[in-house]
Amino acid sequence: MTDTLAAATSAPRATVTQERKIVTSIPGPKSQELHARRMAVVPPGVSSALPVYIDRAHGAIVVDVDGNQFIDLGAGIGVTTVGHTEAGVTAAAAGQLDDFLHTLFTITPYEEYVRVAELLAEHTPGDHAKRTVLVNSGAEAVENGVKIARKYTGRRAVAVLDHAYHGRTNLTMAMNYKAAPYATGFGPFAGDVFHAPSSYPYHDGLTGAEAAARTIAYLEKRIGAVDLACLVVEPIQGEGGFMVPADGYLNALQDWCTANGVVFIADEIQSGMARTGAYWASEHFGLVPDLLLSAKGIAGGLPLAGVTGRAEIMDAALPGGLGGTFGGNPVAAAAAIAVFEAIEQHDLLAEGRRIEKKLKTRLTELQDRYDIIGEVRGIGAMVAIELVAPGTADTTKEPNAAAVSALAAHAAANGVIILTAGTYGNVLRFLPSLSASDELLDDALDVLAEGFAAL
Ligand code: PLZ
Repeated sequence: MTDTLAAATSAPRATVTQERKIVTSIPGPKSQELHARRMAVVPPGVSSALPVYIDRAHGAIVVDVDGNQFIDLGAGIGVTTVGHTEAGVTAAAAGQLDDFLHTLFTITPYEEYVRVAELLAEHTPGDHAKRTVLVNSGAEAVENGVKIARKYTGRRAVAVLDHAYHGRTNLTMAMNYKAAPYATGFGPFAGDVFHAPSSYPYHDGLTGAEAAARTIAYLEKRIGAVDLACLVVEPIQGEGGFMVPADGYLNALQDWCTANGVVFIADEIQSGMARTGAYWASEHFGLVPDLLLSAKGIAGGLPLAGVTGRAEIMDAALPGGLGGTFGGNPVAAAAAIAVFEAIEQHDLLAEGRRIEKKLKTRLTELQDRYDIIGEVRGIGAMVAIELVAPGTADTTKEPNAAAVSALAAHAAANGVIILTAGTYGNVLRFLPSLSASDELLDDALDVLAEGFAAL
């Protein structure tokens, strides 16, 4: 590397000021040039919500190749929870790069993997003995959770909830609620996956007990507890639109699972790792999952995922039954250790609560002004608004995906990345990094307010 190049490439993070700045049209000329190159070599099946090409990022700001600075309210779908290029995370990863990059834990192991397993055991609900297997992605964690539950119970069936999202592998495609775009044309799919009704208070108006009775009736009649290996639930559904289930709903499901020998699996891939003002969303409901799935935020931006669970369940898999070449990669594991340290050092659970207050205050003000905001919901830095057709917020709650697209486009053009969600595409979700200051959030919400005014 030449000295000039070294200087240029080592400068970037220091130059990322925590402010929004738009200097070209969006996408800018350099992004457009890259996009043309990409379209020649990357298939359209891999699409991008906002084709601005990123040059560098820090904290809650991403900078594109044209020099535009965006307030990132998506954090790469809830991954850079501790902030982009968090200093402790990048230092830990860089340090590990100098030591070794790979050996394969199932050949010659290393401490970083063990330490992550210890930290997950310590920071997940319940004080029972726990074990963790590390893998590469959320979907792979779901796959392993199901494998382990089946081996432990000797049962075949897997139950999931309506509006769930669990991944893009063959098994997890069968577990998602939404066919398009995730599964359309990609079958045949794994069998023995059953979709039970969920709790979606804004739409079903049911209490937790009523919704749980409906779910349990389905599990008992349609599957039968004796054949059911596991129930997989997102404590707060992510892609589905940040639905917070009615009080007592998840507890009733967990109790039913325990009484019937069904493994209760919490998919905390999007809701976990300090996203909601607690380490895990399960804690808000007083749940102690048998298996807890983590991914996304656990390594601050590097690929890592885990299945953490009761020792007796996890130990059901025979030696050699679990693994994978890159699972628990040492660089990703070193980064994950630093993520746990960052959460403790910077009291990031409190930051999640601060962000919830800021987002809900501003979004509720908007709801008072605009009747197309049907509901403001979520916990911690996992907040969403559901948009409905004018005049239907208290009646039919007709999905308004057009308004969601228009608002996300307005935000993007003005330097704010806001993600969409929802089975009907009518949810705007906010999952900023915990480093996003109130000033930055206010600035982003001002942009959103202008978008509502322009609708
Ligand atoms: N479970 C609850 O949110 C990933 C999907 C991004 P992977 N959600 C973002 C996309 O469009 O592919 C997710 C999740 C929950 C499982 C997964 C899957 O995690 O790391 O994407 O495999």
